[in-house]
Amino acid sequence: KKIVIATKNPGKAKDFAVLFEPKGYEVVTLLDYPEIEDVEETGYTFEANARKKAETIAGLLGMTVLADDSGICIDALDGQPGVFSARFAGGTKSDAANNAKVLAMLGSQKNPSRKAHFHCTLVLAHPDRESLVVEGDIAGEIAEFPSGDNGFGYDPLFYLPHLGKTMAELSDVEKNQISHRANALKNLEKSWAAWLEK
Ligand code: ITT
Ligand code: NA
Repeated sequence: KKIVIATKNPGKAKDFAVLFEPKGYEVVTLLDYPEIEDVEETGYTFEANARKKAETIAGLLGMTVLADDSGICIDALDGQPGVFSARFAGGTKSDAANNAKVLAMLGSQKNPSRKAHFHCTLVLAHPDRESLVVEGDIAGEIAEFPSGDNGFGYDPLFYLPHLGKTMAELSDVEKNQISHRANALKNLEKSWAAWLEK
């Protein structure tokens, strides 16, 4: 069994491998298709962007494709960076620059103003079907400095008070038991068998 995921982000690709391989799937991503260009994310919602990525690539490949649009939403920043998480500090998609910008914007604010959540919208698309859309979240806080080497993106800043660790201090398996991506996949699993039979 193969699942095609319309992502070029190596951190997401790794998360999806950890999520799907125990279920007996081989994960294929756009990192395996260097000839396919990045789908431009022009939408203002996670759903619009995930839908565009999934439906564009499903049309190109003529098969079922899953896409993920995700990001971090910080209460004190009115939900920013949100859909702009990947390029928050500019055009380059630098995780270090993005994290530094978040810390600078929060300054010396203490909790509860550092509350945040990760969000993930997944869209499953097929050229002949109406797409299936699901979501998942995880709540946490923005740490005062980055910590941990696992994961990607904002994981070193995303502190989980009940675990006393940042997301980047969790193992890949631990992250993928609780993450926004894991929660979205649980919701996808509730409905995709019926969707596949359509
Ligand atoms: P693709 O569109 O190719 O999938 P992307 O990185 O551009 O890759 P998004 O537009 O969905 O994807 O941006 C998601 C950003 O949100 C990502 O670059 C990270 O900065 C952040 N993010 C999402 N999930 C995350 C996670 O599990 N841990 C840390 N940061 C995450
Ligand atoms: Na993207």
